[in-house]
Amino acid sequence: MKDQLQAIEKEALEQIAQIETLKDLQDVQVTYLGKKGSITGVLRGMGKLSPEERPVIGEMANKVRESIQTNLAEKKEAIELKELEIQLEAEKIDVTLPGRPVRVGGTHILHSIIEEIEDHFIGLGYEVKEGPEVETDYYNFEALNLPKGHPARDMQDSFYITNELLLRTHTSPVQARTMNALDGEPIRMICPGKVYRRDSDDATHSHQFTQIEGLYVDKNVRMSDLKGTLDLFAKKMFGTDREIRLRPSFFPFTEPSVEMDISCKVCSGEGCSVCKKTGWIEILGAGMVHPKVLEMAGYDPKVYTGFAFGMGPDRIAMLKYGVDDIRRFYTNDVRFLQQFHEA
Ligand code: 2NL
Repeated sequence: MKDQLQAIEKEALEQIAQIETLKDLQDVQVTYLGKKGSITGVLRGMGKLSPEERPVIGEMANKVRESIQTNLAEKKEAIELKELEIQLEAEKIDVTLPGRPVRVGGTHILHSIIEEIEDHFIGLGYEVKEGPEVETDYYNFEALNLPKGHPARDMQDSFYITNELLLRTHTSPVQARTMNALDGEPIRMICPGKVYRRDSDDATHSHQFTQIEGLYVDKNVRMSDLKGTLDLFAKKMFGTDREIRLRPSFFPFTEPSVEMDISCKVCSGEGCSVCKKTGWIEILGAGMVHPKVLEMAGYDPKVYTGFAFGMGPDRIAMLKYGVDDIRRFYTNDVRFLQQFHEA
């Protein structure tokens, strides 16, 4: 029996040495140590041994079993380590590979212009207000002294939704609404946003564009306040060396009304193609708020006066950056939009 055990151990260790997979390891374990395995077989046969031999053979059988177990355990560990190495090798990533660039968006140029204008007027104590793009006939026209029969009210010039509702043609209704809600208190506000006109799109016309308007109502607001405020704005926006010029104009909601030009930056007044040889470039319209507009909004025009102005960020961006076609702001070709962002 001793020889038998030694032969089993020798054979088992040789087999274990050749094992390469966990499956084979399992099979060898069953062959030698399982319920029907060789060692178990030897232990079963011990009943036939004499009482002297029994402990000797028993001890030896245990040693052989332990030896096989230890060898199996070592082999198992070695196989698992090797399999882990294979797996790690297969899943290896090259951290030195350059990453795919993440494309980062940026602020639309019209939005940047609007924010720049907002920041300037916020600094002077103005509040930024927004309002609906679908407006009532009352706030878009009536409250702004645009009488029935005014050309802007024509079906051909505005996008009507019903007889009483339309896409706002300017941002003035936001100011009319704000005044109405205020119960006759002084007000300083600007309102940026999208506006709509029923135009055929071309290089200088878009059926949807942007506007930013400002309004200042208080006691003793005068034309000189308007001029000082807009002069400061022109210098902030276009450079401290800019001059402004006010020309008489007409708007139904202001009286008197003016149009403001800035001296041409390209030729400094000499006359060039940008200013069409006049030395001046028109950038906004303004005026003293019409007494009727104040009155309709609940302000006593004998006590309160105010000035208002309106401009187009589209036009300002075109002038500032030499953009030749207003449609570029809305077709959103990234190659165009990216030019206004830092590299
Ligand atoms: C332009 C001219 C202007 C106003 C807008 C205004 C608003 C109220 C009362 C009086 Cl609530 N006026 N807004 C005044 C003058 C001119 O816009 O050329 N915009 C692009």
